[in-house]
Amino acid sequence: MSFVRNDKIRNVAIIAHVDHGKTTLVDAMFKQSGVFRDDEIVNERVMDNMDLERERGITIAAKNCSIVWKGVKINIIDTPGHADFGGEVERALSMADSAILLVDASEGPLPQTRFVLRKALEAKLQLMVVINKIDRKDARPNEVLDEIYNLFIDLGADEDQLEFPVLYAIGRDGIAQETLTEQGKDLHILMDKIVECTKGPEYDPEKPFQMLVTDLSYNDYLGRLAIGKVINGSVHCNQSLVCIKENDRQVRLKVTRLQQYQGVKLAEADRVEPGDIIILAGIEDVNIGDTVATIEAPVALPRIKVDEPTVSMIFTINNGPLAGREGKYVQLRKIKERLHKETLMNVSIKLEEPENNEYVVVKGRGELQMAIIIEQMRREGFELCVGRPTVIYKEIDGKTYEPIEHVYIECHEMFTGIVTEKLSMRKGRMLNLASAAGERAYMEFSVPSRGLIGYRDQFLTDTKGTGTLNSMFEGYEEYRGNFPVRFTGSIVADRQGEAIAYALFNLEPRGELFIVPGMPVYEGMIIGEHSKDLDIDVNPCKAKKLTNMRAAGKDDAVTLTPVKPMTLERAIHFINEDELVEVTPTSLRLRKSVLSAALRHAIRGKEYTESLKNS
Ligand SMILES: Nc1nc2c(ncn2[C@@H]2O[C@H](COP(=O)(O)OP(=O)(O)OP(=O)(O)O)[C@@H](O)[C@H]2O)c(=O)[nH]1
Ligand SMILES: [Mg+2]
Repeated sequence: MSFVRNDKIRNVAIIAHVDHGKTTLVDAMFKQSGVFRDDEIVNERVMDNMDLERERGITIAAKNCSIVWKGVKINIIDTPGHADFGGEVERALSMADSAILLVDASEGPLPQTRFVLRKALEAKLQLMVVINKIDRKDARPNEVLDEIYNLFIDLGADEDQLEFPVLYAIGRDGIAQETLTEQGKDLHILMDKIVECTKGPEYDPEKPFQMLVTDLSYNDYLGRLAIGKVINGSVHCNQSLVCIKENDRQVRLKVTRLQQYQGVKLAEADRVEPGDIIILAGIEDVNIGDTVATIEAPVALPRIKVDEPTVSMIFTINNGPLAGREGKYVQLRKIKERLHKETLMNVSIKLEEPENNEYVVVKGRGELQMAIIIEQMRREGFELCVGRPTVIYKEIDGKTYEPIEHVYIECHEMFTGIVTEKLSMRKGRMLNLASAAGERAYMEFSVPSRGLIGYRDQFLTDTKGTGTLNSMFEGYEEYRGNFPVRFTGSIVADRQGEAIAYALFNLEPRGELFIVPGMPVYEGMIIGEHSKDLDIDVNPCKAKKLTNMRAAGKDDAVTLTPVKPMTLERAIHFINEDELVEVTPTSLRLRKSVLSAALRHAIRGKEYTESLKNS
């Protein structure tokens, strides 16, 4: 078996920690390679084309595009840098032959840099390093380069892999240069290096067509589209092929349309070359990981493997008294259908459906990933309730194991005390403490993943917004013992009605309120955070007695403390195990799972007697 390289193509993935500038760099490469017409008006970060990506300024899904440089077609795969979307990086790397590791010249390699580099080294990709944002005032490119070498060595890179080319860049200005002393003026050197230093895709010329499906899309005219790399051979329109699914099940198909990436758009192709990334239409029953091959030689390629999910969340119907008023889809069947659709596109999401048919368990990589799915669903018109994210435990030899994260923290020295205290309460262990430049401290901890759920908001408050916290999933360790997930209780409405300013004013001393006058409330709805560690049932609809009008010293128009708007992430982090977030296209409400106060008291009474019996 002798492999041949297709020198007319390069498949490059851009990988980095979150916000190190991947998508901005891809933009600049587009502009300089003539993807856009001179007079074309283009958005910033065109590859972040999903609504949520634009709003949040982060990449959520890995996406393909291409440029042509000096006669060579460069397929670029932009990947997300946030740890929750790590599954996307793993999926993207299966299309790439090489990767550009982008590192911020000031921040240096961060946890997700380590994760993506490890995946790229494991996949035996050829690597190039770009130290980006050298325009930053606090840039320290030389030190950062040392740190990158150390990271490569730490991850067991061999000698060949250590000989990576290095470029320095200001992605935002579209500049790259080979040394720090020269002054770059464009990105030509970067594109030259990709063409010269990375190799084209390898294929076996003896073998017939084989394509690994790594992404799916949909087109109203063409139906389902399978996207992936042609590993061997070639294909043309109207050809009959088979799709090999899990367990070697084969489905016949006929290619109705072939396309390839041209800039950010798709272009027709009559015939495609080995090594190229293509979009194939003509098959409905196709999943990520399937192989499309010829009928004569239907050989499956290894399926894409991604790390296991670590977080799970319950998705259920909205069965509160306000259900069905704001959304189009409310039934569990609809919710399940939608989630199944999600698993087709999103390789790191798994579903579990208990037989009682009351809820679905969604498993994924983190709370942000979950929040994005929920946000997408509410925009599509769904109403649903979701529970608190919980980590996924494992039973090994009769012992419980839990996911543990390595946490990297940098903050002002004066906050080390509070950070250490809060993390110890969550069973975190300090691994390292060092002082960094400018009265800053650098700390590393090993913390159970469940302790980090909701901690990030707390951390920002504790460090007055000055700290940075990064974490990386480290592996499973023996369960470290219980700790409370929240140290406060909930203020719960005891009846249905409309919140009244006077009542809310009187409730303010009890804690922080989440609602404003005029909002609908119902029995069991959480309207605030109680400052004590227990729930209280209150009446937020209580009006001032008219007979007291003259006697009362205060004016009717009370001034309420402004309410911090409830965001989906904040809601998910806030709720306890016996609470739910009610999500509709227009509202977010928090509630007890059991709405009736009487029933909740009965349950608590029973639990109390049980605990007495057991003690
Ligand atoms: N100073 C400076 N800022 C930059 C540069 N390149 C990008 N940025 C800024 O860095 C931020 C993040 O840029 P993105 O391109 O979205 O980063 P990303 O790596 O794609 O982020 P994710 O996809 O979410 O991981 C934006 O605010 C950019 O304006 C640069 O060369 N210098
Ligand atoms: Mg991005």
